[in-house]
Amino acid sequence: MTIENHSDRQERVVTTCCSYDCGGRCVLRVHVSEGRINRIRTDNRRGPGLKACSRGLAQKEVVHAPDRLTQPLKRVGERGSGKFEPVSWEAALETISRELRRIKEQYGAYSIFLMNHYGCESPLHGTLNPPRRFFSLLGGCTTYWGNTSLEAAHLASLAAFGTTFTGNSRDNLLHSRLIIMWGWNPLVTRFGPDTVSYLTLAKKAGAKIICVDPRYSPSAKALAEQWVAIRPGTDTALLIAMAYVMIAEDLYDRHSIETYTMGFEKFRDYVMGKEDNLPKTPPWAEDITGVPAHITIQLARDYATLKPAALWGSWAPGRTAFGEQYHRAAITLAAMTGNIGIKGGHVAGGTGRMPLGILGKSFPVPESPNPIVHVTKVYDALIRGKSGGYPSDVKLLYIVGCNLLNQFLNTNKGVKALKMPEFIVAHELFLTPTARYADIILPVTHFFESQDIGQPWTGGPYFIHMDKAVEPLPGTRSDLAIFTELALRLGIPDYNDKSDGEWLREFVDATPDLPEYEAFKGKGFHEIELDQPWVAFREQIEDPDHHPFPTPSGKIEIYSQKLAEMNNPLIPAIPKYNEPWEGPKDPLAGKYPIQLVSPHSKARVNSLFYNIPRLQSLADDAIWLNPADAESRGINTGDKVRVFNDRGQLLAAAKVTDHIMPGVASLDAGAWFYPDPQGLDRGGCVNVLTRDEMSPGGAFACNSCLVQIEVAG
Ligand SMILES: Nc1nc2c(c(=O)[nH]1)N[C@H]1C(S)=C(S)[C@@H](COP(=O)(O)OP(=O)(O)OC[C@H]3O[C@@H](n4cnc5c(=O)[nH]c(N)nc54)[C@H](O)[C@@H]3O)O[C@H]1N2
Ligand SMILES: Nc1nc2c(c(=O)[nH]1)N[C@H]1C(S)=C(S)[C@@H](COP(=O)(O)OP(=O)(O)OC[C@H]3O[C@@H](n4cnc5c(=O)[nH]c(N)nc54)[C@H](O)[C@@H]3O)O[C@H]1N2
Ligand SMILES: [Mo]
Repeated sequence: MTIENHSDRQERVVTTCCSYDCGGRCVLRVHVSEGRINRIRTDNRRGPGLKACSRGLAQKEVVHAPDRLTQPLKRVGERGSGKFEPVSWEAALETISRELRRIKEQYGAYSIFLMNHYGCESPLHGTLNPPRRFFSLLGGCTTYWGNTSLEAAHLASLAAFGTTFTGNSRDNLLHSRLIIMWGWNPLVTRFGPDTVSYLTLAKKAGAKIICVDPRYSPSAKALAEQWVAIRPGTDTALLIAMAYVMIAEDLYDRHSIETYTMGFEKFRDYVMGKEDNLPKTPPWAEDITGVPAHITIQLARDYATLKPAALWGSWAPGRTAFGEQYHRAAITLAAMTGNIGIKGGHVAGGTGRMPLGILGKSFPVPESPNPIVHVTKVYDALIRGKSGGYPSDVKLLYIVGCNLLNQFLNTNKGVKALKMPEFIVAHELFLTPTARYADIILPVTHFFESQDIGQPWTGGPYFIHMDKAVEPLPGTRSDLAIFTELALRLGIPDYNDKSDGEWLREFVDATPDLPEYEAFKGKGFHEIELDQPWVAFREQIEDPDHHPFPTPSGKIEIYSQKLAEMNNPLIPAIPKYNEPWEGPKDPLAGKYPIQLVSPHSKARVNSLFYNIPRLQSLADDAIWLNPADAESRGINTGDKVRVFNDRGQLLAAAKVTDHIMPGVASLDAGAWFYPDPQGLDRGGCVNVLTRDEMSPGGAFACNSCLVQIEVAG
């Protein structure tokens, strides 16, 4: 912390970072005087660095937002009506303790469902470990499994490599001759504060950049020299046809395949049609993907010959009906082109996580054999309970850092589901569409209001110390403080036996990459010195005799023994293309012919900031559609359109643009759900349209969604 004298008042400059579920994790220099934020600056060093985006720099508007919740609220109208009255903290905590005790005694611990999510990811005051520790110590609860972001990549990384640490540091891009941004839009989604800087430098240095996406995304526009438009959910077919070209033209790296992989022959037999008499040729893929055969051939040749090449397969194409196959196929191509474990390469289809910038210890969560429900099935579980095959009948729903009604699939089903439990608690900053269904809402602090540690999102190589910038807004408490208080009331004495400073010191002491706590705090952030770019699997590739991959075979498993043992034809042991439901060939396309994708918004973090005018003014909440689709429907830019299917309907403004391919529409996720009495969502929450279904491997399949669009009557 430094003190600067500004004319008549003293201004402090506090270093912290955002702690939301954002692809960045960037240095914020918060200028504060008299308990208020004056302005926010960021890392001002030259070069890539840890620079924040417009969302981070607008946190003053969030902290001081007039609609911040500052009193516990008790519901007085129907669930969803938004009618609440303020109650004291004492009364609110007393009611919650009483209900927790009553429901646990009456129906058992598993009738409590904990729905805590990524609202705030700091280790101490965040929304992940503190609630989990509380419910573990209370005797367990039902909770969820499945990562909304990257479950498919997770499965693929484990199957192929035996680990989810598959990421490279961004400076690798400076060594890439070819970069394929596959369903990746880092100009918006960030994936680290320095990623776009490195992409820009790579482009200047002459790297060829190609974008594979149904949209000509902002990143494609700014960075790519070629846009390959692909139908959502069909990426696996394109990747497999690229493999066909590499095999047919003998372009693949035999040394890489023979030395480091296992099961290539089986994959080759499938690709070439030996297995099923169907060669997976570029024309075969064209029919599925919409990508012209000659482009597939060119892509395959580019990827096989321009080495090193980084095929960066992001997660959105994995959030589809058979998303894990896309990641598995991309990894296979990375192995076929010899781009794994080398500087400037990339594993193509993994999680992208790095083991740098991860604390050695976090707020501890004792083991608890909790029953779990997949994240796409939470509503179904609330509605159907045990009779629907779920582990429990949920009587109490406890929500922390999650706008589930808005962000989970099939919002209208969510409306029914949130009427089911006897009691709902939500910890929130704002009165979100989900919080409107709670019986008690507890107002929480913003991460500027406590001290914590920022761990970079997909992992480093750095850490940020989050100093407290301002005191908690009167009336608010941190999630940790709330659970500490509830634990005392419920007779759990050792829930939190340390001060914040003691916990943070313990986390830092357990982290060899960090200096001593006071030094770290004094510096504000700590970058891990790397003498060369961090490359996942460098050792395995450079010295395979002494460094096997952590898989059963010690090799990159193109054929996965573990997946074979699952004996599920929908999760085959080699990557295969399956016709996606709610894809272009689903019979449902007769009725709902448009494939809808829902990317993340540049103005929000998921649904956060929809209520912050400065940020909302930067949002693009129009639905993109191609001129061909617009013309046949009589739609012009600016028209209000109704987007609908059997699950729901919403209103949005149309944007007619050739930045999206025919047959596909795009509406950013995260606008808030505001249904009118007829059930038409005037807020434009895309999840009123999405299907609450997962891929066989557990992916959150939001990008497999068919709709129809018409001018609003
Ligand atoms: N500004 C901002 N940044 C964020 C977030 C945010 O809300 N706002 N959220 C963060 C979070 S939680 C996550 S998980 C990540 C998400 O990161 P991603 O999953 O990479 O992001 P998306 O924006 O969903 O999609 C990226 C691109 O994929 C394209 N796409 C969609 N479906 C398909 C498909 O089937 N095939 C292909 N080839 N492309 C497809 C979209 O058009 C879009 O341009 O972003 C993080 N970063
Ligand atoms: N259609 C579609 N749906 C999607 C996606 C998509 O691409 N398309 N993406 C999916 C993805 S990748 C994700 S990660 C999920 C995100 O799903 P959620 O995690 O539910 O999304 P958020 O909107 O970030 O909601 C977090 C909530 O936490 C609150 N919050 C912030 N800080 C704190 C805090 O310190 N304490 C507490 N108690 N609350 C806090 C915020 O106000 C916000 O309401 O959405 C998924 N939904
Ligand atoms: Mo996410």
